[in-house]
Amino acid sequence: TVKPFSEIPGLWKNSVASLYTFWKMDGLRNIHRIMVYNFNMFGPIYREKVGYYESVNIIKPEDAAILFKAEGHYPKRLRVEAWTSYRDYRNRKYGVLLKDGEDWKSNRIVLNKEVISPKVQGNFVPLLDEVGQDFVARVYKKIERSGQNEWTTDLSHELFKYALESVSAVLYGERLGLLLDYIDPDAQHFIDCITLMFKTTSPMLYLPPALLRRMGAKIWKDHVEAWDGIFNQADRCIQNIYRQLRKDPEASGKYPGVLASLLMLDKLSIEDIKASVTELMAGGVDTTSITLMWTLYELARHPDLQEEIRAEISTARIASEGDVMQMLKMVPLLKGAPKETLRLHPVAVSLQRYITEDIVLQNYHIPAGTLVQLGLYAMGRDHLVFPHPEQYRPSRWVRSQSHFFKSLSFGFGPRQCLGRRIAETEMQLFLIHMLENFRFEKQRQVEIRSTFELILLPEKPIILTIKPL
Ligand code: HEM
Ligand code: 2DC
Repeated sequence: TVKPFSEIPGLWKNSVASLYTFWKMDGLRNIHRIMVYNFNMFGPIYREKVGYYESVNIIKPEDAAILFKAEGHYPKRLRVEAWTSYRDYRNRKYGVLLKDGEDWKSNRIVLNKEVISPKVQGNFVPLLDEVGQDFVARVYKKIERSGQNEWTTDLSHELFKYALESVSAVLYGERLGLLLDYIDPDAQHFIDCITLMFKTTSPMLYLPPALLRRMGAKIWKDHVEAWDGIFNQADRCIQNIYRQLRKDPEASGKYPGVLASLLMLDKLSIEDIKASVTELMAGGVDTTSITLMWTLYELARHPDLQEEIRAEISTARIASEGDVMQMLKMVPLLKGAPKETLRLHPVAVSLQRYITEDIVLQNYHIPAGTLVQLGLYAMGRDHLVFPHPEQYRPSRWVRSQSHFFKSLSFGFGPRQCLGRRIAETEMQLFLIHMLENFRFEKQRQVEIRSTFELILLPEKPIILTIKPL
């Protein structure tokens, strides 16, 4: 017999106790570890009430399958109040990230065609391949300047520029030139604003932004300043393309980028296009760059694996005879690397949905309307789901074993990450070019942990040594 909702274990009846645990464990930066702790304490399902939202938390792939079957036609995730409040405050439209219901669906369908359908990947590859090559050239220059035939550095700032250059190339069909020696202060400001935006969002998951705004709190002011910076820069880029397009609509015949394609398609209002393109531009920086940083860190810690992947790339390079699209089909181990990185170091701590029908999870009845969270970080480190979870092994994603609801780093279904194809292609091409040219090493074997700033980040800088092959 199915047990009632009210019997699900957890501290939800006692918000003081959960607030105490939260505080004692420095909750804000440790949400991912608190979730692991709770699953150890309560088992594979628990209820929780932190701040003003209540949820049921799950960890098992088979429960994830049930959850996503009950997500309905308009899947809805946890609303990030800080982000919607900013847009309401500044009278800006929501893009696809923040829309819900029919409005979300109709926008998303149009965007899918231009951003995530397999047919557009071919357009992205040449652009992203060129950015990858430029990055390699930049690293050679840095190595040369060091005078030591190697370069020891925290690559994160370079990776932010790489990611912004890549996503801009795809969105606007042209290069910003961020990998040249000249530092573009506007681009750097945009990058800093994204970091600040994420950082100021996480406290507002627990304190309502409307209240903070009335109190004139610094965190709200910083958050507004961060989004203002993001929107101003995106507006400049969008205006630029818009003007070019009006001047001569059928320029050159080459792929014009996502924005121009959307404008020419004329199926969404300009305001809707601007809102979603801004979200894509902002969503495309920290996510991929941090995942690449973690991947280089793991490859530096596993020199044999690094060599194995390099050999796979080299074979594919020869066999594909210069056809990059073809080459991408011949590197399964390389493709496994970012997947494996995201298992151990996910960008999103959890996936969430409001379920639209009653379901049963772990033999408990869950009523329609409940917010259910899948603990993505906790699942990636659960030995019942991934044998020897502490080991970094991209080959787990290669063999034809079952990955039933285990590969969820980009979310699932119609509401999954819209930038997924861009992110995957961008990361694969980066790794191909970098591994073809350089070896990555690490000084000492210290474990670097994740910290939560809305997305999960390395808690301290990752220092790598890069050597030409
Ligand atoms: C949504 C992960 C890169 C834009 C999401 C979601 C996840 C995610 C987990 C929520 C999906 C769900 O609820 O099922 C990641 C990871 C990335 C990445 C792991 C890279 C390693 C990007 C990039 C862009 C982007 C590069 C933009 C170019 C978006 C947008 C949404 C989203 C717009 C909201 C989609 C919607 O609500 O319809 N991402 N993301 N992401 N992501 Fe990403
Ligand atoms: C953060 O409890 C923890 O891809 C919260 O590119 C629940 C939650 C809700 C939505 C998630 C968020 C978490 C993490 C960051 C995500 C976001 C949805 C999209 C966003 C996963 C798990 C992200 C990083 C987008 C951001 C685009 C934005 C900058 C315009």
